[in-house]
Amino acid sequence: MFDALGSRLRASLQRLGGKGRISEADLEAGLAEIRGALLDADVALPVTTQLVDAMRTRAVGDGIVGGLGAGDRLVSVVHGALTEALGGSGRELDLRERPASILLLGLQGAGKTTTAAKLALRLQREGRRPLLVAADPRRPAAAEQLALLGEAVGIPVHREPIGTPVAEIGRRALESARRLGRDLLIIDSSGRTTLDDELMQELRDLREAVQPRERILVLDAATGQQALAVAEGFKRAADPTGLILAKLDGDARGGAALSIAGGAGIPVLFIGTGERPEALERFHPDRIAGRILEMGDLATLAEIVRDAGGDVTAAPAVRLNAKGRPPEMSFTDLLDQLRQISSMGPIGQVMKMIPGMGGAAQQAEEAVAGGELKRAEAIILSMTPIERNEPALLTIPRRRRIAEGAGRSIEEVNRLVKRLEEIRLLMRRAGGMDPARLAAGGAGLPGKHSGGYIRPKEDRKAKKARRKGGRR
Ligand SMILES: Nc1nc2c(ncn2[C@@H]2O[C@H](COP(=O)(O)OP(=O)(O)OP(=O)(O)O)[C@@H](O)[C@H]2O)c(=O)[nH]1
Ligand SMILES: [Mg+2]
Repeated sequence: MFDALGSRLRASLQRLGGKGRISEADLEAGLAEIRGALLDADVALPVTTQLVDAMRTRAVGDGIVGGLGAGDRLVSVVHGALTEALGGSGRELDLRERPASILLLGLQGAGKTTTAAKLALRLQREGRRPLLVAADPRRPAAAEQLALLGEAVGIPVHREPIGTPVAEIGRRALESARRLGRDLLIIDSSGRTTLDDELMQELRDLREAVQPRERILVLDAATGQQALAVAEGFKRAADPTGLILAKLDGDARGGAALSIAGGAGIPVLFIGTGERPEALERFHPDRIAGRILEMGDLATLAEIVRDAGGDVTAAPAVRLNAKGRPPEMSFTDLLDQLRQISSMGPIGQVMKMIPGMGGAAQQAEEAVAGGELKRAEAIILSMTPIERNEPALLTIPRRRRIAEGAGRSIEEVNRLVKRLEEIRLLMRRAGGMDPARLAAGGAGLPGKHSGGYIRPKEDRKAKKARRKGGRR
């Protein structure tokens, strides 16, 4: 979730943060980019406008315009605005009554029934004794589904015959909770494709009968631009106290969280991240804002933004040897080697004559025949010259760009980068070896430490360089 939004926000921040001094025009250009990224992530228009305005106000208040080295302050401006829009400090469920009750509401298929079971399991683990309540007066299958889920998580389910009015279901469920010594009702209401009058009335009746302190809207995270409208509709019908965003594990862009929390003021309490009853996570606005910005912590992102100097092709100085190449094997070398291999013709014949080279020859031949070398070449050609010399720079957004440029998948780019890293390691260990063989034959060639496969083990420096360059 939020992947695309995150990488675009980060790119904008890097561009902005890299300016020596940020002019008003720079700030506006950056905000326009952020606005585009938010809209593309399905954040509702009014919320986007509001968020961008909030960022502008914070940035101006922070003296970022005309200021120097604003990288880290920019990050905190965007992080702060996102956190606030997502609901500030977050909120606990109010379940002080015994029995307390939670009413789940939402459109058809949003994930209410699944979420009811997830919540029940979670709260039971926190020491409560929940009773699940099937409150769909028309669909027998609805109660059946809840009964099965309840059984799976070991929590009792209250159900009434079809046709029982919801108010009646609510009252009887309360009675049975008291009788069974259950201190929490979790009510699964019926879903409808639209919020029609009948559903509105049902929700009102349930509220009146049970007086649930928590009325939680369950929304499919993939709901795009309509998310805010859906939330506003339910606000009129049942005044939701919180939101659970289900199915955030799918390809949802996550904008619904920002739309609803920021636009309708309904805080996101949990997110559903799978079909299993355990797949429910607490929602912490600040952490999610951090996740959107793809950073482990604020300080790190600020560092990355500063380091980037705003230039996407900027690279830490690469030490070059006498040939004007980096001291270690680069993609430029690999490209040369691949081209040599490709032009060698039936190299297998030659290589087979060299003792111990039979296996590598076969692998090289297969690589040529399978078009692997051509594909690798295309990927390397999509890299900038700086990237070819310094694989540590290949961050996820860069790899994505390279993959697109070469018409290959990002996994293939990842494999090639890994291959180069392995070759580098082997060369370091073997004290120099013909990279052509390694490039063709993979990392399996024994070097000085003969006797089988050498497991590439990164040294600390290489690891640090990679993590710095490839942080997501
Ligand atoms: N991947 C994934 N699937 C989910 C999640 N939550 C629910 N689902 C699936 O979404 C589908 C619909 O979920 P339900 O819980 O039946 O939805 P509902 O709101 O009760 O539907 P109605 O009662 O018909 O209105 C089911 O197939 C669930 O397994 C989630 O967080 N992740
Ligand atoms: Mg249901």
